[in-house]
Amino acid sequence: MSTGRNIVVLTGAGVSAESGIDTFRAEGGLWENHRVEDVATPEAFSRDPDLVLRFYDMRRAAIQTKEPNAAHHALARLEAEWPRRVVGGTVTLVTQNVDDLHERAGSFNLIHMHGEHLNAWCRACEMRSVWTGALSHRPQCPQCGARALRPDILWFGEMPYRMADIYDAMHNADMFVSIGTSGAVYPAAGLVRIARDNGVQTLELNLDPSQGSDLFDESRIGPATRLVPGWVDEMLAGTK
Ligand code: BV8
Repeated sequence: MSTGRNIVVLTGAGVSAESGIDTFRAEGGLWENHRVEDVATPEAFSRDPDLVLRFYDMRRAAIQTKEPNAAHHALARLEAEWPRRVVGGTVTLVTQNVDDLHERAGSFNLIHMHGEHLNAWCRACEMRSVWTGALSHRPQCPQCGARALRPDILWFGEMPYRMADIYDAMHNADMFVSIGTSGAVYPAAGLVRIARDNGVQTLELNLDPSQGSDLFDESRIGPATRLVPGWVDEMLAGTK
């Protein structure tokens, strides 16, 4: 039976894994071939911008060949259906992912806290522009013309986007669901503690137990394309 009116969902790389997008910390994952310190910090970018730009060029191109999977579509269905079934009900999707599969599946109330592959960020004028091509050849910023574009992706030590909105959603939440994340990176991994402190129902849907599994009221183990549609059906059935 659905208990909450406001649901906050946090997703990580595991929700896109079955779409063929590598996760970070699994066998053969993104970090296996690159040390985090070499590609996902401002210092790495200053030290070797070509390496970092090529790393993100490769991933930006790869995601454009992938499609949303049943988990992405189920979350979009929940966002559309929930307010029709539960007066005043909301679904807020906070993602650590930088791909655009949630959008392409139809999710709208979406916060990309770690940025987006398909945006470029100009270090000269600060403008962020939609960007689907490469950055390693140093193209000009569409606004100011400077050859100062970087991936619009949060590196370690950088402030995640829209934290005020995220904390606001968490403080109004009646249910918090974490999907496809190892719970290795903060502040995302700390959101479950906010939910617990507020006495909010918490659920984890993950292929393996995460670093924070013990913090959840319930933790279901399995692939997102099976667990997420099943959970959404359960939530909507509970609103009849
Ligand atoms: C911040 C770049 C301050 C983007 C990423 C010292 C100095 C500075 C900061 C720190 C420090 N010590 C600690 C910190 C904080 C730091 C941090 O957490 N470090 C960790 C390593 C300890 N965090 C930061 O620096 C953040 N900024 O703290 O600013 C602040 C603090 C509070 C409030 C405001 C400001 C910045 C974090 C952003 C870092 N950027 N990457 C990129 O290249 O994409 S992090 C990287 O890990 C990705 O962004 C990713 O989103 C994130 C989390 O990874 P997951 O998504 O969980 O992926 P992972 O592979 O780990 O796990 C996949 C999971 O899926 C697994 O559990 C697996 O079982 C499951 N799975 C797999 N297949 C499936 C599945 N589940 C279901 N179905 C399947 N089929």
